[in-house]
Amino acid sequence: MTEPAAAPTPAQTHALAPDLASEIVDTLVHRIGKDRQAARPHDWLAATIFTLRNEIIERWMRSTKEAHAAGAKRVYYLSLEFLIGRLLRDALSNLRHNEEVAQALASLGVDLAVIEEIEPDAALGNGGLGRLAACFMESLASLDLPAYGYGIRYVNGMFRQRLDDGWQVELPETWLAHGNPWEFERRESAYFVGFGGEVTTLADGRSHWSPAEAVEAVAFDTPMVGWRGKRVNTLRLWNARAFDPIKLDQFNAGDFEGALAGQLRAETLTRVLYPNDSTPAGQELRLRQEYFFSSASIQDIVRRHVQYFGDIRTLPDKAAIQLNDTHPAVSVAELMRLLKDFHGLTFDEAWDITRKTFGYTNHTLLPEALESWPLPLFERLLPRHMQLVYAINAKLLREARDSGADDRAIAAISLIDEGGERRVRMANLAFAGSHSVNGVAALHTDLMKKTVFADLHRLYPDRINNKTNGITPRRWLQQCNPGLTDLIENAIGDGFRDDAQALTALAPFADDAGFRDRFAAVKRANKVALSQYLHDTMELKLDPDAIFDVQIKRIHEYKRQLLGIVETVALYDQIRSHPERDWTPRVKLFAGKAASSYHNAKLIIKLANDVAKRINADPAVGDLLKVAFVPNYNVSLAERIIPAADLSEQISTAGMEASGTGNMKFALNGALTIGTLDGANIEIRDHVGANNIFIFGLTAEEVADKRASGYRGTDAIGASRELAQAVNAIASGVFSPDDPNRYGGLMDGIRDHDWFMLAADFDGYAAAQRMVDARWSDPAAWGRSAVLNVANMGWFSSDRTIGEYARDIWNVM
Ligand code: Z16
Repeated sequence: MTEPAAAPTPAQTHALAPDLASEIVDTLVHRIGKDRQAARPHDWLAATIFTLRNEIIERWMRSTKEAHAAGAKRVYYLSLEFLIGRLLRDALSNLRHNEEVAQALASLGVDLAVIEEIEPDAALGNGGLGRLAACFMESLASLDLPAYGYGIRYVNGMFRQRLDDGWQVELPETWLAHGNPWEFERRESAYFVGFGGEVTTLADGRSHWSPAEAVEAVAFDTPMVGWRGKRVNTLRLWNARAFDPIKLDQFNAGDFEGALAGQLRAETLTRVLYPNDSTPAGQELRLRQEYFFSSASIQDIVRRHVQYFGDIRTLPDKAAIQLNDTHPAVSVAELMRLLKDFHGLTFDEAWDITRKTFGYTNHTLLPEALESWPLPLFERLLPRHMQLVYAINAKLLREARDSGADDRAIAAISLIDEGGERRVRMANLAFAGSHSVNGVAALHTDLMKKTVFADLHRLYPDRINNKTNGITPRRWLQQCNPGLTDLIENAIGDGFRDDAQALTALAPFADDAGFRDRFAAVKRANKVALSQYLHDTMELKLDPDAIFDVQIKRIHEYKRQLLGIVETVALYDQIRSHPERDWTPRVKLFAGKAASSYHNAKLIIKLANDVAKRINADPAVGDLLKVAFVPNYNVSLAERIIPAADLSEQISTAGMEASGTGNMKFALNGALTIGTLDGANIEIRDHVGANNIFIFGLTAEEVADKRASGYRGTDAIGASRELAQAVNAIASGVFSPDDPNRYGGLMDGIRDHDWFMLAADFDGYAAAQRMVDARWSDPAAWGRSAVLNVANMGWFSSDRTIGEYARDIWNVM
């Protein structure tokens, strides 16, 4: 009953037991301790994962042994965030076991889709940066590159978002509540991580750091299964533990709280993910997390290298460490410390090894988002690292002086920001300590050279390079959109499953009316499925024949959800004023989380909800316009919404979105993009063709010029009746009759400074939306564009991105 339909090809050979159903039941009984009658869905989920795991473990051990035997160079991806989502469907699909496991479970009366759905998301990340790390881990394994991800095992990952009367409420997410069958605790891989204390100089001249406090970092490993299971890599997440969990003497003396305080303090370190996206946390606990994570990871990498290769001096030949943003930048000082204080290298030797080993990826130019730490805090927590930062800085500034830098340039290059309260600049430390510094889209990299890193770039002109982001087409096409995947396979064969760039073979089908009809039918089925889900979960009634117009991402002023809402209000106004016109029915979907301390972002969520409430209840628009804010956006929700989207909103202020990656997911699933010339949108336009994307708005250069020219939003509002009407309606409380002043401040922000150029871009945006309507009214034209999007998005596979990192930065390909 569990025989696969067709004989497996060699690439699909597997170690699943011939009688899979009985193996799952056996696992249920002997590992979970329940029989078939007592088992609840969570028990079946765990039993299924444990059963599948057996094969994964074998492939994992083989991968590790092969890399060891070959003496291979390893890639280490250091990231404070891994936004993984669910793992069961990913593993099943990459191992090509979907059908067999579904059949085995069905024979036991269990629906695979139902148990897949209760697996919690591993949400150890905020947004794009964390999801990128997860896509990269999958691509590294798929490309058969030996790699480790290093991160933190947050007990509480990204918060769960609830809406109370349209206001965001943050609730703790307890993804580990039912245990985590994917992780393996490695008690033998544990490290001492110190904080505070003092530094003394030993008789031989070496420095000795005696920390005042210490915690233990314990590794938890999760297997990362590559496409077709060729390789399984390790994601190693650190958990903090006290060395002396209970001070027994204290406990016995009756001081129970005091006895447990150390344990509590240690565990607090890895308790919670800072829920900030593109804004630094700035708290002492965050710096402690960063150092804890960096120290454990660097100690682990150095230990493995010395154990395998004997000589610490060959580290750069055998290890490439990539810093995902500046969050792990203190690793530069930590490696210097280990090389000098423990391996006895000179400063110059250690610095040479360090720079050859590290690469740094920058993800934002927003000046307020660049991490820096008050010098007194840094020095108190990490006194030895402070000394090393000074020593590195002395060397760096000497090189700058020698190359002719003036005082202004020296001040910009320095690792210490001397303007006001002195601070340690983590981006400068990461830049100085790396042989490669990359941006995440062509425009972003260009702006890095011209703005924040201009002076460092002049000093080291070969260091900055571009690696345009990508997404894994396994999760973001094959798994989330099986209907489209089957359609593509029937048209062009299955080569695209192994090489996404083979999707270009689909281009001729854009002119095939029969194919376009089948393509439209898949999209419609996905829209029906999403409508059903939104009906069940939030009692929404949507018309699957309307345009599904979607803006889902973290809420941030620069991403301009507010532009989308204001245009929605203007459209609402237009429909009511001109009911006789031939309006295109639209569903506007918003979703996303706001940082808990980000006032305006939370207000924007409330506004979206207020606007939805009013419009959805107005019989004057009926089904022509529906607005919804879907709560608790996460990876799993994205996997549902993206395949059902017609229109992808990528409307950030030009120059502010480093890349964007949601933009790629939508286009790969056949949505058309309405967007600005920002981040990777520019490269998406270049690939899909300017006729198959709706571009509007100021360029990054025009934004900079306008800001410099003393532009104010009122100028643009005065020139646009539609905009003026919408802004005035929102400001005067039309959508907030219970609190008419609620949005006064938000609208004043647009009128006064309009930093994000909402008013300046409004007319262009509204005009582009009417072009969208026109294209939609011609299904053949729309379908043609949609097919050409899918056909030309293969380049945005994270396999391409990782291939470039491997070749240009890590030297492993
Ligand atoms: C983040 O998600 C990003 C940047 C950043 O500084 C911090 C965080 Cl948590 C995002 C960028 O905003 C986005 O444009 C980019 O696509 C993504 O990182 C991955 O590079």
